[in-house]
Amino acid sequence: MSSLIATASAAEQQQTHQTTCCYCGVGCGVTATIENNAVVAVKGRDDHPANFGRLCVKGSSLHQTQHSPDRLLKPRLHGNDVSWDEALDYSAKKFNDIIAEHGPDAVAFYLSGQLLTEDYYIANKLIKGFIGTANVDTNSRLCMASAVVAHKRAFGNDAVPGCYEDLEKTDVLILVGSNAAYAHPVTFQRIVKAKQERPQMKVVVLDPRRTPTCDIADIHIPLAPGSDAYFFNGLLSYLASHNHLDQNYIEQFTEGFEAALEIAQTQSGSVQAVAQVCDVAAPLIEQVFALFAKNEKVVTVFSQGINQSSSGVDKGNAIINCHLATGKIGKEGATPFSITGQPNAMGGREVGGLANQLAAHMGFDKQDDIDRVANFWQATNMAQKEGLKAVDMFKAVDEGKIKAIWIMATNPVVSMPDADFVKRALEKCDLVMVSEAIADTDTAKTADVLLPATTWSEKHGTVTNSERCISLQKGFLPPPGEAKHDWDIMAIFARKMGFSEGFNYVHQAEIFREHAALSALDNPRARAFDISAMADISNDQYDALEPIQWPVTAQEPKGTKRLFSDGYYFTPSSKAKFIAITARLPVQPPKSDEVIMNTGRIRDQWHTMSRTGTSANLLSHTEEPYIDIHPDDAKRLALAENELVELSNRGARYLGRVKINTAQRIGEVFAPMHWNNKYAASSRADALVNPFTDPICGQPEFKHSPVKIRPHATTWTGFLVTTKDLQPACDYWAKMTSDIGYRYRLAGVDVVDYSTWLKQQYPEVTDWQELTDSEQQHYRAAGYCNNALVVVFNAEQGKAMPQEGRWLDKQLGGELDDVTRYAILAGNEGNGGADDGAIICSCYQIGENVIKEAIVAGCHSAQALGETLKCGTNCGSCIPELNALIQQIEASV
Ligand SMILES: Nc1nc2c(c(=O)[nH]1)N[C@H]1C(S)=C(S)[C@@H](COP(=O)(O)OP(=O)(O)OC[C@H]3O[C@@H](n4cnc5c(=O)[nH]c(N)nc54)[C@H](O)[C@@H]3O)O[C@H]1N2
Ligand SMILES: Nc1nc2c(c(=O)[nH]1)N[C@H]1C(S)=C(S)[C@@H](COP(=O)(O)OP(=O)(O)OC[C@H]3O[C@@H](n4cnc5c(=O)[nH]c(N)nc54)[C@H](O)[C@@H]3O)O[C@H]1N2
Ligand code: SF4
Ligand SMILES: [Mo]
Repeated sequence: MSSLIATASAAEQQQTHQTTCCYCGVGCGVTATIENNAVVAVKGRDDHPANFGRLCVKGSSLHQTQHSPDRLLKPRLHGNDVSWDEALDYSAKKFNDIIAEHGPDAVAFYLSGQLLTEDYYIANKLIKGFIGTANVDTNSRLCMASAVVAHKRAFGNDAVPGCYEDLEKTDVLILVGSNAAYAHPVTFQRIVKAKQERPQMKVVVLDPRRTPTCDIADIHIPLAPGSDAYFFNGLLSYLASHNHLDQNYIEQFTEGFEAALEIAQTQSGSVQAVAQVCDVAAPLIEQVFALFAKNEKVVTVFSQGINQSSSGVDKGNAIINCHLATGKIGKEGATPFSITGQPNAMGGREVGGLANQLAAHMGFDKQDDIDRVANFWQATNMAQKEGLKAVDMFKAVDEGKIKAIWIMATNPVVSMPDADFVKRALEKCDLVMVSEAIADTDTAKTADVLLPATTWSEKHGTVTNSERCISLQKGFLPPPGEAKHDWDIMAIFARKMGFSEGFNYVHQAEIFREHAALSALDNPRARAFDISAMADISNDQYDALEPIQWPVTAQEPKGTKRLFSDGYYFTPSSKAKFIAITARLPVQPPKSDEVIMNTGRIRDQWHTMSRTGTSANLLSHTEEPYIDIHPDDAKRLALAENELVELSNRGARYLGRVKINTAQRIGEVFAPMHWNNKYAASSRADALVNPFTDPICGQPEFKHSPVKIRPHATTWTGFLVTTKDLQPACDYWAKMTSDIGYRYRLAGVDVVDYSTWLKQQYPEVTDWQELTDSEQQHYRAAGYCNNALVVVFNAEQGKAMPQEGRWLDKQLGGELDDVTRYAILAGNEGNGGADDGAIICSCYQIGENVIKEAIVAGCHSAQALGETLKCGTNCGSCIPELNALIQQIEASV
């Protein structure tokens, strides 16, 4: 009886809420269960149009990353906890003083596609309308800027024509510079399912690497880095010379075709010419051209392999040109599709979060737009010209032209190109304000004023995903500590700066209504972004907002799936524009002693790891920074699998483990973008990335940096298993999160006395047990505080990692008996020490070795592995890797 009552009251305490995932631009709907003020479970929302019940591994782990020990809970000024008033009084006065002396262009905001639309709207209103400068840019500059301008040039407005359903309904899906299997996993799973149901649907992947996305590809084009515009120019001239143009569409709905075709023919007039510059066999290219030409339903998805380039805008337009020339746009299963990265990259674009935009798809190129926005805001000091784009903004900080910068929801010391330069610029800036959820990010360490922000599950507002779908990210937990919502922090700051009117909101819905009303102003058919039908939404309706795709107007009150179906575009002539593209390769070709460093994402980490790094589950898939390198290059450079390698450029270096991988092209390596100084000593890939940008949109060339490469001069190798979060004093370390503490892998280049070294890292420990040989070839020690195990250290001379059992992780913090103490020191991990290998299935924590055994024992498909081990049966993100392991083992027998 009593247990029944207990169950009932537990159920009563449980509540579920409908919200949206805060990671990628797929924008999945999530049902979150809370109990005792904590999220205890999440599942995919069955009725959300982005995911229909699915979640990927990051989404499924949302509840695990909720309780980060590193949360920032109080405002800090110069490192000391202070009240909100102290922090914001100081900052507002400093802003006003700097503006009074040097003018408004001496201050800047640097924002993020992870802010909610309401946050973004306020930031933009404050700085452009009241402070009086457009020095407001965002990490979307690193991400979507190329696509934004390509859209504007072709369609007159920054609008994605298609929707996710098109990816399922198409007959030919071309993924260009997109590793959707890792970066947009739920969309990828939808494609996998569509292809299973209609095997005749063709999938083509254009990527210099053979990525896990190629798992479902009928054709992979491993093109030379940066050669995509030659490919699509080649396609345009092929379409013309093979009579596959839609002349009616071209004449009725477009302009500029002849000029675009002429350049395309001059540069890429034959398949042979394309094959040569793309470094891919001509018949393979011709197959793809023929698929595009002969099918009505073609979707071309493009992502960072296109955008992150010194000619990214042109590449985007080269793709769009081919769709316009064949009328493959605005129809079911036929569209170019720029897929967005961050949960609210699109929302940021709607409110004009970039330095060269105004709110609601208006711009600085028309005085009418500037005046319309100024009047609507009753702006007291409206910016009249574009501001500085991200790379130039940090240059201006370095030069002292910008003297105060407010960074929100982004970590530029890790994610900007030439990241060491960015760090130095911030360190010498007069006022660096950072709004963060996490206390000790690399950027937070440069802050004079550090402001605690609420984050997912606490903050409340809207986000827009890749298919223009606006969803509510719901706030259902109270802010931890003294954290505040980003929009609220800015509104208080604005009032403290003296802007008493214009920032007196009490509910997010008021901001949203204002944003919707602005989108309606003088609009019908003037601007694509129009959510006029939502301008009167009540607070209650807003709090229960169901996903809806913009435009949302009186004519389309339930939203709009596809744009441009009627051939109307938002240009002065209402026709779409072809852009004549002169294809270009990346700015800097590699020298003979360099390789090209390509960078991007891994499956289970999100950007700079500030949230996903804290989950042992998520970090166990790929634990350390690494590089992928082709076997021929590894042989030429005498690099062995798992050995540490050093990449260098711009006086900086990246250390990572060698992964020999035939998926790489020769002369090119891939490094993940994620690692930072919280998780590794010297593995910030962006410190090596050149700050070359696209001259039109300012997006950096993240995918192509020539770097030097050599083996790391390791003299000793070791690991620490410890309760302490530290930065070990040695040349290389990488930190892994375990359930109780941390595991570090270490490598040194100096000869050290291990015992002395260890005790320097742990001055607080007095109870040591040590074991070594006279030559100090091997050394092993365990340290205890009050009988509890705080550290185990194991080191050996040379490059080989000492045997490390997972058993040790579980002993941390415990009071241990003599037998266990002895076992630790002797390295005898006996019970439970078996190594499952790297975790492939993060959901069920199934390791590579276990999977390999099952394959050898007779599981010959991902499905069979799932039935035996469960791997791949939850989110499905590991299925490409399961298939790769099956192939690998079957090839070796
Ligand atoms: N797991 C995970 N998912 C994420 C994120 C994350 O951090 N982690 N971040 C999100 C964000 S913000 C974004 S923007 C998206 C990015 O999503 P994607 O763009 O899919 O991811 P990337 O790994 O940056 O790059 C995609 C591919 O471009 C290829 N590439 C490099 N150079 C070229 C080239 O010259 N031509 C072509 N055709 N391809 C090239 C790379 O080899 C890489 O495989 O992911 C989102 N999803
Ligand atoms: N080499 C290389 N570099 C790249 C890329 C690449 O492919 N290669 N990709 C680029 C791209 S596409 C992107 S989008 C960027 C991403 O790079 P960043 O934006 O720097 O990455 P994040 O780690 O997502 O940073 C977001 C920060 O916001 C904090 N945060 C979370 N929620 C909130 C909140 O509600 N409020 C506030 N104030 N803070 C919050 C998080 O703790 C985190 O530290 O990286 C770019 N850099
Ligand atoms: S696919 Fe993206 S939005 Fe969906 S659960 Fe995964 S990370 Fe979240
Ligand atoms: Mo991004």
